[in-house]
Amino acid sequence: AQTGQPSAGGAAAAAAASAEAPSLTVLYGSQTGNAEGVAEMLGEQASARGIKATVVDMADYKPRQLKSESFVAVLASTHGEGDPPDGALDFHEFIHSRKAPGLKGVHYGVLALGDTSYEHFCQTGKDFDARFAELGASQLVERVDCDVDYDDPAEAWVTAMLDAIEAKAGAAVSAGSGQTAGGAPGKSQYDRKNPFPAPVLENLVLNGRGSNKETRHIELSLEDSGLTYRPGDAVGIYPQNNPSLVAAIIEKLALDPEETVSLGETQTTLSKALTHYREITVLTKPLMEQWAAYSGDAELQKLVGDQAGVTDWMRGRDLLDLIETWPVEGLGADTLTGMLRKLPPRLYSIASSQAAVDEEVHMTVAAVRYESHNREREGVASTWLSDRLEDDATVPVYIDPNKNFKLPEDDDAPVIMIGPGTGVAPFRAFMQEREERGARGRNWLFFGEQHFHMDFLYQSEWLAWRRQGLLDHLTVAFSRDQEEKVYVQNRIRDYATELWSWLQDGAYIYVCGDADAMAPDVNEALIDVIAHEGNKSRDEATEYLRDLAREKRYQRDVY
Ligand code: 2AM
Repeated sequence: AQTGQPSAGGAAAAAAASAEAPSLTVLYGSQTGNAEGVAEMLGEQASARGIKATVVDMADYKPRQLKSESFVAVLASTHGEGDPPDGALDFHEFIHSRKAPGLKGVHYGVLALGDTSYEHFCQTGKDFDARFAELGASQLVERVDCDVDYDDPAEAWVTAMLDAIEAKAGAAVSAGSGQTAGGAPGKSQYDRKNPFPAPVLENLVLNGRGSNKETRHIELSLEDSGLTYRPGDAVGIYPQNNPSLVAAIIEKLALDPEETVSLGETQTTLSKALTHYREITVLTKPLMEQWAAYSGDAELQKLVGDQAGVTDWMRGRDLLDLIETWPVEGLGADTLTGMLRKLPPRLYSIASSQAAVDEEVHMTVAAVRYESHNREREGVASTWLSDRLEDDATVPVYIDPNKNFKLPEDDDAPVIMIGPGTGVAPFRAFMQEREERGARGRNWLFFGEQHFHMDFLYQSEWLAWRRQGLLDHLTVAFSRDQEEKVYVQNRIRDYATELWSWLQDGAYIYVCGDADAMAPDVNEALIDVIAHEGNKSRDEATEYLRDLAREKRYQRDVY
């Protein structure tokens, strides 16, 4: 494990700190809450050891304070093309600017969260690590870069950090307060590591006949789980791989599906291991490296040495492609499962409010099917839920809270919701919540899909809310009902004057859905509206929108 050892040096700071309990500032930059969760765990364990810990979101931290810190833990996730989470953008930019203070005397450690199937794996964490060192801070423990299955390496890093701080701070650390784990009262026993088997209550296709889409409304029971959530949170589910892909892989490798394999402490059959516990539909750099080493193939070894080339090859391909392109002989079942990463859970934005549905959780799931490299492919979780759930099946679930996508506390604040496709899910939760709360603030939904007749997801619910007056505006963009494409961003521009007036009234803007094309296009449209209606330059309008984000009046949940 990359736990590292406390570094030498920094004696002055250590001596100064040894007079009293050391204080640790835990800074996190989190998009979906994973980095935040580890930050909180670090904070709790630090307190239990008598270290004074403050856990702060980078979004709320004054970066000039950095130079007076003694111990800093930095936890950050990476998104898209190596980008920081939205809330960490300002901090990231500041620390890389010429305004950044010297950090001599500061001791720090970095935990990076990321995904090895992306080219810029853990880039944000790497940035922070390099920049802290450049500014003169001294590294307490080696940086740890976590893949999607981050629990164990993150825990090891937390322990290493605390050991290093104790070692540096000398005898000042008092004995632990004897605090035991167990969580707050009323907290569920179920979480990411121990999901709840939720019975399926409803599983309906929302699209009409003839649609290109297959979008489902799925209701799960949380009865007796103790799990609770708020509108804007996500539900995490553990899916199963397609058994026919599993069978094809096993056959190509001439292995026995019933052979026993060991996955950590669990013993299971190879077939079950590949169906339930290992990722087979996405390739990662570490897997490619191991395959290159095992096969000894010169061409593959060359490809793996080329960072951009190998990411390009991996895109749209899976384990079966790898096996077919670079066949190996005599690969054992345990060696195979040892090379693969754990099947990661999938997150879905919750489409219900507990104020309305009590011990249920609703999801809006689009079946992902596409062709690439001459083979039909499919999304693991969405097709498992659509095609392969048996009657009286249960779905292993946990709640993934998202504090970056929350209704305004002020029930009178106007809300603008932009959610094409399945991006509409959390807005159904928002409307249910506002209805139950009797919130009087105005609500405006922008929805987009291909066809009015087949794809107007939850149409009757929106229309009822509009009739009732809860929804003030329902603005739709059906892209394929006319010659020219119409998208939500076109409609945003059409309504520029009214949108601007809502913003003047303190409206909150929410965007949910596609991150690659839709969210950047909507962002551009909002900048146009602000520039045009507010008489601002592009730069001023961009800054205006960034200010809205800082005030939490522009929140995004995009994927
Ligand atoms: P299309 O499929 O006709 O291109 C939900 O998927 C809706 O989002 C569809 O109507 C889809 O239109 C549309 N869509 C596709 N690309 C988009 C983009 N860049 N911005 C906004 N909506 C988009």
